[in-house]
Amino acid sequence: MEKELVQGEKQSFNKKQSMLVRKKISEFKDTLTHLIEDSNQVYLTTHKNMDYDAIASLGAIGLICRKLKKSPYIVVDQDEYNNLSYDKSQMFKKIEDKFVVVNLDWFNNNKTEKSLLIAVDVNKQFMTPLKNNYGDFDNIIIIDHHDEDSDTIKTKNKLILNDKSEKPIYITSSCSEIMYWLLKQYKVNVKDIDYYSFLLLGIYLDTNKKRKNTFPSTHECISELIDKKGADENKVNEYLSVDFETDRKVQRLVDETKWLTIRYAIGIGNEVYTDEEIAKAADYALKYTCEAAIYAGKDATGKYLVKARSNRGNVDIGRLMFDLNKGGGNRSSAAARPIYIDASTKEEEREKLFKEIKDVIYYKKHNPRKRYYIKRKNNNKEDDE
Ligand SMILES: [Mn+2]
Repeated sequence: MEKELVQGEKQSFNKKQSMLVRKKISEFKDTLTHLIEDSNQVYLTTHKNMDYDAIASLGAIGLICRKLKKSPYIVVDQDEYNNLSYDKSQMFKKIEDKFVVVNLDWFNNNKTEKSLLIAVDVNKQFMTPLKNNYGDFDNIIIIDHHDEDSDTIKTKNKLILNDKSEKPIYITSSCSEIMYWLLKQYKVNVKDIDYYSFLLLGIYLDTNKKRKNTFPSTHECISELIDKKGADENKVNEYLSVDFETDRKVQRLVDETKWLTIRYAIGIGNEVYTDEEIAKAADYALKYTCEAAIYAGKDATGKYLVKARSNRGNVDIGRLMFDLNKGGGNRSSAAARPIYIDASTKEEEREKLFKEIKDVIYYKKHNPRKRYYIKRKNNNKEDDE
């Protein structure tokens, strides 16, 4: 009897979450339409180190701009763009025939009046290729699923679905999920199924193939993408497959795991890594019984990259990464800014970093962050309504 009641509650919560998320997204449509139609030029951007979620979201927002009869520019970091992996450059090839890809120099030489910037899958100023050019836009729109903080681009036009309350409702798995619901609102007739496959890819990336960070709205979105829109799950899995050498390297990092109580898996590697490799190690470690996984390794410049993942969002890893080095993210996925550790030996470096991570976990080190708490209060207010 009691069990049935709990189940009933859960069912109504599930229905409610999906419905309310879609309602919130549909309410943003007017702002988006108005600002796009009212601008002379639309620029799109996302975070540096573009991942599948970022590229898929660019594709989708581009389609919405086209539906509103605008041809947008995508602003990228030229170096990064020249060195994209094969998979990502293939994705870009697809979206490029509808949009124009430009770099920061081009943007600076071709600025126009009444321009609009739409940033997807990102909200921090320092994370896009735009450096300090935000003042050049008349309007800025942010569509994202990461926490806000004092580095968030200043604008009143934002759709950030990342509810941090105890029973989160206004929350999504990925930017791709938000973009799918928006495309649906706009009734965009997408002839090329690849756009839907890319969105599914973005969702699978950010949920580690539905293993974490999924919500009722996410499941609904995935099923619509596959069953109604024909997104190709096999193709998506191919994109997500890893090569043997990378996987071994990721596993060597996982082998460095040390445990801090039974809640935290922490691993600091000895090789040079990419962001993605460290993120993969952290994602992998979540399969063990733990609340959070924090992994680190050096990048090509000798600074430590630190990535954190959490299993059920019980550990505020966004807070941990902020305290560690002004990073951020959301309740399931976060990262610190690259950290330089000063020590005489490699072993000492790793020990120092381990201690710093331990200190933020035990609250021995923390940075003041006003906006963070203000945001929490606002969220609670929304819940009461
Ligand atoms: Mn994302």
